[in-house]
Amino acid sequence: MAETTFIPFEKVKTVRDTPLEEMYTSGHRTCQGCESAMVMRHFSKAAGPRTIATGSTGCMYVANTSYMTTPWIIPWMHTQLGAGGSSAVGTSAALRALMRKGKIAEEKINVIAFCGDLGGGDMGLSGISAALQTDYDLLIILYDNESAANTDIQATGMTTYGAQTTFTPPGTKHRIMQHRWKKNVAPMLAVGHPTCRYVATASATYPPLDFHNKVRKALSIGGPTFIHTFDPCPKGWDYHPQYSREIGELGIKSGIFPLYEIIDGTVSYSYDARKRARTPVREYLVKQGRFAHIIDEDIDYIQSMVDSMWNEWEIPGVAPFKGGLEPAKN
Ligand SMILES: Cc1ncc(C[n+]2csc(CCOP(=O)(O)OP(=O)(O)O)c2C)c(N)n1
Ligand code: SF4
Ligand SMILES: [Mg+2]
Repeated sequence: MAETTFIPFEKVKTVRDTPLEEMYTSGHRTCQGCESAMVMRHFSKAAGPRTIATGSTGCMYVANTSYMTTPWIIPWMHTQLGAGGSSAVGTSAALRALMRKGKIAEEKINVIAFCGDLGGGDMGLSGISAALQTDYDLLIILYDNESAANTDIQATGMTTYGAQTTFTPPGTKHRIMQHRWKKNVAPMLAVGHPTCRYVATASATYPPLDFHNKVRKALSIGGPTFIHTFDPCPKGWDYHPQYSREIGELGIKSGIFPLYEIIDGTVSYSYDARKRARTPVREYLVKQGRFAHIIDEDIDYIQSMVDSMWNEWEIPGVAPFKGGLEPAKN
């Protein structure tokens, strides 16, 4: 077997235990404070040098490859907006075929595809579903900045209720133009794909090392796996770049973005917003210009939806059914 610098995927306990090598470094043009860029940095650091990444169209393609510069140290390939899933399957299948034919050395090479909330959560959902039904080792990371950020902040299926986007500008007649509640993609994929043994949600920077270790766990469990990250975006969410980590932390502590892992069908909470006092969702909302138009009544409504998610759902934050099985009425 060829000698590699492949790292074993034990849990990392302190920052000092993380690899020094950066796999995503200078040479990108993402905004200051871009949490999606932190997702790129941390997944590639956690996965290490024997990794191939494919990335769907979006900020994490365009801002990372403009004008013949790139921050990627690992091999990276752009793929079409809805093709995160199929690019991961194709890459993994190609590696398997090349190894079987003896054209490249037998070794573990991580295949990680990333896609945005529009590219993965809306447009490419069927391709991800297909990928999660295979027996290939691959990890799909859906980085969710809650808009089509690259094309100037249009609403997607994953944009928070009430948020201003270029598709949902508040007006004098209609204050709230974004009426949908966020699409619950990670549990949808976990429930419907028995071949997928690992699904998680994460934030790049809070709690520290949580995302890093989730990437490592997904890669060590193997087969097709999926992680959904929650990425504050200073441009689209309209706040000063210095507050990105703080806003991510508030999103988790308020419970509006649930943090969990689903391993072989068992849910465990990385931040249990049922047991800990939830920070009022107001504190998360008022720090962002995209919610500047909402009034107390709207905040109360969003708070009631978050409370219902944690207090009434069958599996809090994950499965929105209430009250268990009812006997048939007819
Ligand atoms: C099939 C197709 N339709 C539309 C576009 C234009 N387009 C490029 S990036 C993008 C937004 C992608 O949004 P998302 O997946 O959330 O990634 P983000 O830009 O937020 O990082 C759009 C609509 C495209 N490249 N391909
Ligand atoms: S618009 Fe948002 S997602 Fe895109 S590079 Fe800027 S901060 Fe990152
Ligand atoms: Mg997006």
